[in-house]
Amino acid sequence: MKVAVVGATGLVGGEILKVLAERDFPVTELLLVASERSVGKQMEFKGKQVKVIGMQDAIAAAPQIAIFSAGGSTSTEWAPKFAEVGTVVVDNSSAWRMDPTKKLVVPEINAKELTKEDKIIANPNCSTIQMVVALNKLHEELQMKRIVVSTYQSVTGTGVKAVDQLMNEREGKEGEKAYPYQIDLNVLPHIDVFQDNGYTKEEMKMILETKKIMGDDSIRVTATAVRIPVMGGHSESVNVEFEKDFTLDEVYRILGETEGVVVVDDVKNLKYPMPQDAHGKDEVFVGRVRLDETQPRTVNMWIVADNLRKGAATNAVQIAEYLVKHELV
Ligand code: 2RA
Repeated sequence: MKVAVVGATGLVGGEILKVLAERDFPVTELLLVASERSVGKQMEFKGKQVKVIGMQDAIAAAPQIAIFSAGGSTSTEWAPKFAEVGTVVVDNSSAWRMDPTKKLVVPEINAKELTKEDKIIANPNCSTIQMVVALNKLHEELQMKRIVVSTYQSVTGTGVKAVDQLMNEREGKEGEKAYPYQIDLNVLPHIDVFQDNGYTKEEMKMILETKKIMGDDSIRVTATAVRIPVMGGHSESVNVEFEKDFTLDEVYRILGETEGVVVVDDVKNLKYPMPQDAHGKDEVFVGRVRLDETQPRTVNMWIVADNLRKGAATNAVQIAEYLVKHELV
Protein backbone atom coordinates (compact mmCIF):
# COMPACT_ATOMS: atom_id res chain seq x y z
CA MET A 1 0.00 0.00 0.00
CA LYS A 2 1.41 3.35 -1.11
CA VAL A 3 0.60 5.70 1.78
CA ALA A 4 1.09 9.46 2.06
CA VAL A 5 1.24 11.26 5.39
CA VAL A 6 0.48 14.92 4.73
CA GLY A 7 1.70 17.16 7.53
CA ALA A 8 4.30 14.56 8.44
CA THR A 9 6.50 16.99 10.38
CA GLY A 10 3.78 18.04 12.86
CA LEU A 11 2.95 16.50 16.27
CA VAL A 12 0.07 14.43 14.89
CA GLY A 13 2.06 13.57 11.76
CA GLY A 14 4.77 12.09 13.93
CA GLU A 15 2.19 10.07 15.87
CA ILE A 16 0.68 8.78 12.60
CA LEU A 17 4.09 7.40 11.58
CA LYS A 18 4.50 5.81 15.02
CA VAL A 19 1.05 4.20 14.86
CA LEU A 20 1.51 2.97 11.27
CA ALA A 21 4.71 1.24 12.36
CA GLU A 22 3.33 -0.10 15.67
CA ARG A 23 0.26 -1.59 13.99
CA ASP A 24 2.32 -2.88 11.11
CA PHE A 25 0.03 -1.20 8.58
CA PRO A 26 0.82 -2.70 5.12
CA VAL A 27 2.90 0.22 3.86
CA THR A 28 4.90 -0.76 0.75
CA GLU A 29 5.87 2.84 -0.05
CA LEU A 30 5.67 5.83 2.32
CA LEU A 31 5.36 9.40 1.06
CA LEU A 32 6.14 12.06 3.68
CA VAL A 33 4.52 15.31 2.61
CA ALA A 34 4.95 18.74 4.13
CA SER A 35 5.20 22.41 3.23
CA GLU A 36 7.90 23.57 0.85
CA ARG A 37 10.13 24.70 3.73
CA SER A 38 10.36 21.09 4.97
CA VAL A 39 10.95 19.46 1.56
CA GLY A 40 14.19 17.50 1.59
CA LYS A 41 14.15 16.90 5.37
CA GLN A 42 14.80 13.28 6.34
CA MET A 43 12.48 11.45 8.75
CA GLU A 44 12.76 7.91 10.08
CA PHE A 45 10.13 5.25 9.45
CA LYS A 46 10.68 1.64 10.55
CA GLY A 47 14.43 2.19 10.76
CA LYS A 48 14.74 3.75 7.31
CA GLN A 49 15.33 7.42 6.41
CA VAL A 50 12.55 8.86 4.22
CA LYS A 51 12.84 12.23 2.48
CA VAL A 52 10.01 14.77 2.79
CA ILE A 53 8.44 15.76 -0.54
CA GLY A 54 6.01 18.46 -1.67
CA MET A 55 2.33 18.16 -2.51
CA GLN A 56 2.64 18.06 -6.32
CA ASP A 57 5.17 15.21 -6.19
CA ALA A 58 2.95 13.29 -3.77
CA ILE A 59 -0.12 13.70 -5.98
CA ALA A 60 1.89 12.62 -9.02
CA ALA A 61 2.81 9.44 -7.12
CA ALA A 62 -0.95 8.73 -6.67
CA PRO A 63 -0.87 7.00 -3.26
CA GLN A 64 -3.80 4.68 -2.42
CA ILE A 65 -4.29 6.42 0.96
CA ALA A 66 -3.30 9.88 2.18
CA ILE A 67 -3.65 10.65 5.88
CA PHE A 68 -3.79 14.41 6.35
CA SER A 69 -2.96 16.39 9.46
CA ALA A 70 -2.02 19.73 7.94
CA GLY A 71 -4.78 22.14 8.90
CA GLY A 72 -8.11 23.01 7.34
CA SER A 73 -6.95 25.29 4.53
CA THR A 74 -4.38 22.76 3.28
CA SER A 75 -7.01 20.00 3.35
CA THR A 76 -9.57 22.15 1.57
CA GLU A 77 -7.09 22.93 -1.22
CA TRP A 78 -5.26 19.60 -1.59
CA ALA A 79 -7.52 16.73 -0.48
CA PRO A 80 -9.68 17.00 -3.64
CA LYS A 81 -6.53 16.95 -5.80
CA PHE A 82 -5.47 13.65 -4.19
CA ALA A 83 -9.01 12.29 -4.59
CA GLU A 84 -8.86 13.16 -8.31
CA VAL A 85 -5.95 10.74 -8.79
CA GLY A 86 -7.87 7.99 -6.94
CA THR A 87 -6.37 8.48 -3.48
CA VAL A 88 -8.62 7.97 -0.45
CA VAL A 89 -7.98 10.83 1.96
CA VAL A 90 -8.44 10.50 5.74
CA ASP A 91 -8.38 14.07 6.99
CA ASN A 92 -7.71 15.14 10.57
CA SER A 93 -8.72 18.78 10.07
CA SER A 94 -12.18 20.28 10.55
CA ALA A 95 -12.41 21.13 6.82
CA TRP A 96 -14.76 18.30 5.78
CA ARG A 97 -16.30 17.15 9.08
CA MET A 98 -19.65 18.89 8.72
CA ASP A 99 -19.81 18.57 4.91
CA PRO A 100 -23.04 16.59 4.33
CA THR A 101 -21.37 14.65 1.49
CA LYS A 102 -18.50 13.45 3.70
CA LYS A 103 -18.47 10.74 6.36
CA LEU A 104 -17.24 11.62 9.89
CA VAL A 105 -15.86 8.35 11.23
CA VAL A 106 -14.98 6.72 14.53
CA PRO A 107 -14.41 3.10 13.46
CA GLU A 108 -15.92 1.57 16.62
CA ILE A 109 -19.16 3.46 15.90
CA ASN A 110 -19.81 4.06 12.20
CA ALA A 111 -17.04 2.73 9.93
CA LYS A 112 -19.64 0.36 8.48
CA GLU A 113 -21.13 3.38 6.67
CA LEU A 114 -17.99 3.68 4.49
CA THR A 115 -18.22 2.73 0.80
CA LYS A 116 -15.90 2.77 -2.24
CA GLU A 117 -17.42 6.12 -3.16
CA ASP A 118 -15.93 7.80 -0.06
CA LYS A 119 -12.75 9.48 -1.30
CA ILE A 120 -12.44 12.11 1.45
CA ILE A 121 -13.19 10.81 4.97
CA ALA A 122 -13.17 13.14 7.97
CA ASN A 123 -11.51 12.24 11.27
CA PRO A 124 -13.46 13.88 14.13
CA ASN A 125 -12.03 16.37 16.59
CA CYS A 126 -9.98 14.72 19.35
CA SER A 127 -12.23 15.89 22.19
CA THR A 128 -15.27 14.55 20.31
CA ILE A 129 -13.71 11.15 19.57
CA GLN A 130 -12.97 10.23 23.17
CA MET A 131 -16.44 11.29 24.30
CA VAL A 132 -18.39 9.36 21.65
CA VAL A 133 -16.20 6.27 22.06
CA ALA A 134 -17.10 6.25 25.76
CA LEU A 135 -20.81 6.99 25.26
CA ASN A 136 -21.82 5.19 22.09
CA LYS A 137 -22.89 1.84 23.61
CA LEU A 138 -24.67 3.66 26.46
CA HIS A 139 -26.55 5.57 23.76
CA GLU A 140 -27.39 2.35 21.94
CA GLU A 141 -28.93 0.82 25.08
CA LEU A 142 -30.26 3.85 27.00
CA GLN A 143 -30.75 6.56 24.32
CA MET A 144 -28.88 9.77 25.24
CA LYS A 145 -31.07 12.83 25.71
CA ARG A 146 -28.59 15.54 26.80
CA ILE A 147 -24.83 15.84 27.31
CA VAL A 148 -23.12 18.55 29.36
CA VAL A 149 -19.34 18.33 28.87
CA SER A 150 -16.44 20.37 30.22
CA THR A 151 -13.03 19.59 28.78
CA TYR A 152 -9.52 19.92 30.19
CA GLN A 153 -7.39 19.82 27.06
CA SER A 154 -3.66 19.24 26.70
CA VAL A 155 -1.44 21.86 25.07
CA THR A 156 -0.41 19.15 22.57
CA GLY A 157 -3.80 19.75 20.95
CA THR A 158 -2.55 23.15 19.84
CA GLY A 159 0.78 21.89 18.56
CA VAL A 160 4.54 22.27 18.96
CA LYS A 161 4.44 26.03 19.55
CA ALA A 162 2.12 25.58 22.56
CA VAL A 163 4.25 22.82 24.05
CA ASP A 164 7.29 25.09 23.64
CA GLN A 165 5.44 28.00 25.32
CA LEU A 166 4.58 25.82 28.32
CA MET A 167 8.12 24.46 28.63
CA ASN A 168 9.66 27.94 28.25
CA GLU A 169 7.32 29.38 30.91
CA ARG A 170 8.21 26.53 33.26
CA GLU A 171 11.92 27.16 32.70
CA GLY A 172 11.60 30.94 32.86
CA LYS A 173 12.70 31.33 29.25
CA GLU A 174 11.40 33.71 26.59
CA GLY A 175 9.96 32.34 23.38
CA GLU A 176 7.12 32.39 20.85
CA LYS A 177 3.59 32.38 22.24
CA ALA A 178 0.82 30.09 21.04
CA TYR A 179 -1.69 31.58 23.47
CA PRO A 180 -2.73 35.14 24.35
CA TYR A 181 -1.89 34.48 28.00
CA GLN A 182 0.50 32.47 30.14
CA ILE A 183 -0.53 28.81 30.12
CA ASP A 184 1.70 27.49 32.91
CA LEU A 185 -0.10 27.54 36.29
CA ASN A 186 -3.14 28.83 34.40
CA VAL A 187 -6.18 27.59 32.45
CA LEU A 188 -7.68 29.22 29.36
CA PRO A 189 -11.46 28.84 28.76
CA HIS A 190 -10.75 29.44 25.10
CA ILE A 191 -9.90 26.84 22.42
CA ASP A 192 -10.05 27.96 18.78
CA VAL A 193 -12.04 31.11 17.90
CA PHE A 194 -15.14 32.55 19.54
CA GLN A 195 -18.39 32.42 17.55
CA ASP A 196 -21.26 34.93 17.57
CA ASN A 197 -23.19 32.70 20.03
CA GLY A 198 -20.41 32.98 22.63
CA TYR A 199 -19.20 29.43 22.12
CA THR A 200 -15.76 28.64 20.70
CA LYS A 201 -15.28 26.63 17.49
CA GLU A 202 -13.93 23.77 19.65
CA GLU A 203 -17.15 23.70 21.66
CA MET A 204 -19.27 23.83 18.50
CA LYS A 205 -17.22 20.94 17.05
CA MET A 206 -18.14 18.77 20.05
CA ILE A 207 -21.80 19.79 19.81
CA LEU A 208 -22.22 19.27 16.06
CA GLU A 209 -19.85 16.35 15.47
CA THR A 210 -21.40 14.28 18.26
CA LYS A 211 -24.83 14.46 16.60
CA LYS A 212 -23.39 13.57 13.17
CA ILE A 213 -21.30 10.60 14.39
CA MET A 214 -24.16 9.20 16.49
CA GLY A 215 -26.58 9.85 13.61
CA ASP A 216 -29.03 11.42 16.01
CA ASP A 217 -29.83 15.12 15.84
CA SER A 218 -32.12 14.80 18.86
CA ILE A 219 -29.18 14.54 21.27
CA ARG A 220 -28.75 17.90 22.99
CA VAL A 221 -25.10 18.77 23.67
CA THR A 222 -23.55 21.75 25.43
CA ALA A 223 -19.81 22.15 25.94
CA THR A 224 -17.12 24.23 27.62
CA ALA A 225 -13.64 23.61 26.22
CA VAL A 226 -10.70 24.58 28.42
CA ARG A 227 -6.94 24.50 27.79
CA ILE A 228 -4.77 23.33 30.66
CA PRO A 229 -0.98 23.05 31.12
CA VAL A 230 -0.85 19.24 30.67
CA MET A 231 0.92 17.06 28.08
CA GLY A 232 -0.46 13.50 28.15
CA GLY A 233 -4.01 13.86 26.89
CA HIS A 234 -7.43 15.42 27.13
CA SER A 235 -9.76 14.95 30.09
CA GLU A 236 -13.50 15.53 30.11
CA SER A 237 -16.14 15.83 32.82
CA VAL A 238 -19.37 14.54 31.25
CA ASN A 239 -22.92 14.63 32.57
CA VAL A 240 -25.32 12.54 30.45
CA GLU A 241 -29.09 12.31 30.71
CA PHE A 242 -30.77 9.29 29.13
CA GLU A 243 -34.31 8.51 28.01
CA LYS A 244 -34.38 5.09 29.69
CA ASP A 245 -34.06 4.11 33.35
CA PHE A 246 -30.88 2.30 34.41
CA THR A 247 -28.87 1.22 37.42
CA LEU A 248 -25.25 2.13 38.03
CA ASP A 249 -24.36 -1.54 37.62
CA GLU A 250 -25.89 -1.48 34.13
CA VAL A 251 -23.81 1.57 33.25
CA TYR A 252 -20.66 -0.25 34.39
CA ARG A 253 -21.71 -3.37 32.43
CA ILE A 254 -22.28 -1.38 29.26
CA LEU A 255 -19.03 0.56 29.63
CA GLY A 256 -17.22 -2.75 30.19
CA GLU A 257 -18.69 -4.02 26.91
CA THR A 258 -17.81 -0.85 24.97
CA GLU A 259 -15.10 -1.32 22.32
CA GLY A 260 -12.05 0.87 22.93
CA VAL A 261 -12.99 1.73 26.53
CA VAL A 262 -11.09 0.81 29.70
CA VAL A 263 -12.92 1.48 32.97
CA VAL A 264 -10.58 2.76 35.71
CA ASP A 265 -12.87 3.36 38.67
CA ASP A 266 -11.89 2.37 42.19
CA VAL A 267 -11.91 5.57 44.21
CA LYS A 268 -11.43 3.69 47.50
CA ASN A 269 -7.96 2.92 46.18
CA LEU A 270 -7.64 6.28 44.40
CA LYS A 271 -7.88 4.65 40.97
CA TYR A 272 -9.23 7.00 38.30
CA PRO A 273 -8.16 8.02 34.74
CA MET A 274 -5.39 10.61 34.40
CA PRO A 275 -3.58 12.01 31.32
CA GLN A 276 -0.22 10.77 32.63
CA ASP A 277 -1.59 7.20 32.45
CA ALA A 278 -3.40 7.62 29.12
CA HIS A 279 -0.32 9.09 27.41
CA GLY A 280 0.88 6.91 24.52
CA LYS A 281 -2.12 4.58 24.74
CA ASP A 282 -5.03 4.12 22.30
CA GLU A 283 -7.83 3.32 24.73
CA VAL A 284 -10.37 5.74 26.16
CA PHE A 285 -10.28 5.61 29.96
CA VAL A 286 -13.50 6.13 31.94
CA GLY A 287 -13.88 6.59 35.69
CA ARG A 288 -15.61 8.59 38.45
CA VAL A 289 -18.88 7.05 37.24
CA ARG A 290 -21.70 8.09 39.57
CA LEU A 291 -25.38 8.94 39.46
CA ASP A 292 -26.31 12.59 39.20
CA GLU A 293 -28.34 12.79 42.40
CA THR A 294 -30.04 16.00 41.29
CA GLN A 295 -32.04 14.44 38.45
CA PRO A 296 -33.22 10.98 37.29
CA ARG A 297 -31.71 8.91 34.45
CA THR A 298 -28.51 10.99 34.57
CA VAL A 299 -24.90 9.95 35.22
CA ASN A 300 -21.57 11.75 35.65
CA MET A 301 -18.27 10.36 34.40
CA TRP A 302 -14.65 11.35 33.76
CA ILE A 303 -13.18 10.48 30.34
CA VAL A 304 -9.46 10.62 29.50
CA ALA A 305 -7.56 9.78 26.30
CA ASP A 306 -4.32 10.63 24.53
CA ASN A 307 -5.53 13.29 22.08
CA LEU A 308 -2.64 12.66 19.68
CA ARG A 309 -3.35 8.91 19.57
CA LYS A 310 -7.01 7.83 19.70
CA GLY A 311 -7.91 11.51 19.39
CA ALA A 312 -6.13 11.80 16.05
CA ALA A 313 -3.45 9.43 14.68
CA THR A 314 -4.80 6.06 15.83
CA ASN A 315 -8.39 6.84 14.84
CA ALA A 316 -7.17 7.86 11.37
CA VAL A 317 -5.04 4.71 10.99
CA GLN A 318 -7.94 2.57 12.21
CA ILE A 319 -10.07 4.10 9.43
CA ALA A 320 -7.31 3.21 6.95
CA GLU A 321 -7.21 -0.35 8.37
CA TYR A 322 -10.96 -0.64 7.87
CA LEU A 323 -10.63 0.54 4.25
CA VAL A 324 -7.95 -2.10 3.56
CA LYS A 325 -9.78 -4.90 5.40
CA HIS A 326 -13.03 -4.25 3.52
CA GLU A 327 -11.29 -3.67 0.16
CA LEU A 328 -12.56 -0.11 -0.07
CA VAL A 329 -9.16 1.08 -1.26
C1 2RA B 1 -7.19 21.13 20.31
N1 2RA B 1 -8.95 19.66 19.55
O1 2RA B 1 -7.08 20.40 21.30
C2 2RA B 1 -8.10 20.77 19.16
C3 2RA B 1 -7.35 20.50 17.91
N2 2RA B 1 -6.43 19.45 18.06
O2 2RA B 1 -6.57 22.19 20.16
